Amino acid sequence: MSKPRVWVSRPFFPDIVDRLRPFFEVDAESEEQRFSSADLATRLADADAAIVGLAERIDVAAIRQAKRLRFVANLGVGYNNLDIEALSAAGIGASNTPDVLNETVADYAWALMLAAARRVGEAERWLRAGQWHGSRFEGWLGTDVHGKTIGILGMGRIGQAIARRAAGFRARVIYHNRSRLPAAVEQACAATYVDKAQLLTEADHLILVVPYTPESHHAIGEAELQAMKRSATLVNVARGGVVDDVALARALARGTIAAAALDVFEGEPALHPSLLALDNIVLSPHIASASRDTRRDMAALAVDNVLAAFGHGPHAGRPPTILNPGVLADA
Ligand code: 8YV
Repeated sequence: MSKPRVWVSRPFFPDIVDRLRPFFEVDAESEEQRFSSADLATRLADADAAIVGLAERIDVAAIRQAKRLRFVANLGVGYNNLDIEALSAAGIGASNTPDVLNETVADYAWALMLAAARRVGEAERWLRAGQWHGSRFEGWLGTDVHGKTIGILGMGRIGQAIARRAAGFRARVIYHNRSRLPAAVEQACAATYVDKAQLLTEADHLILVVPYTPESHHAIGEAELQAMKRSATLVNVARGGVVDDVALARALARGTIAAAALDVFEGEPALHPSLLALDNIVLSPHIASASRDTRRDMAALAVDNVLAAFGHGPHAGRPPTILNPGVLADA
């Protein structure tokens, strides 16, 4: 009997991809590329499983073409690129990569917050442009992070990892979330639940880590930015659509808030041009989870899920981070 086929949509760690080879024919892309819906349909047409990233939208149209597909492993904890309902209806399992990236994304959220608040990127650009001719005592004044109030919108596992880091900075943490965390969890990360209005008005530095859903679309827009302190910093490591980028660019240009740092953008990899024109913003190309160890762990978890879905490996029959376990129960 021929082996099932797995399509891997981007090149990653050959030693991890090799773990699939004893059980699958592997079609691994050899270079990064963006797939049109027609390309995606072609790639999925003869795949039994697929390992995809955020840029690949696995929606009703894609699924319709994918007659053999039984499992999709997403390289990311956020899975707004997958239509879970449509996948489940078609009997296709899906997984994501939770937990393995919590600490790395939390590190990066702090890196962005510190960089924006202390104007690291701006100062470096100025220095590289050869403008440093003498010291200015009142030059490059940023905002402290230590001792300030850090607001977190979305207090899942990454939000909690961000909160735990605040102790070393003697910073106060307030958070808003769809539901309040159990007291023991709040205590463990020394975080206080507040409503969204209080989060906006009290945070010196506001970090966004909510999943992207219709409810969180433009959770930060013009009105929310107006409610924030003029000295505040906004950090987005969630999804581009959580922030109205046009409203943010306007707010940064007018001094409604002091600075922002974005790792994610509406319509990425394209950026709204008004963001690029600003100085008081740190911009990075969606790399919050991009440490060597964490990207390897994410890749390994995606592979473990595919192996398990086809009855192989240590989790045979039980993909460890399946999003729609009902599909396997029905199989
Ligand atoms: C990306 C992320 O998945 O985990 C997420 O939700 O947004 C990131 O870790 C990563 O860029 C790999 O595509």
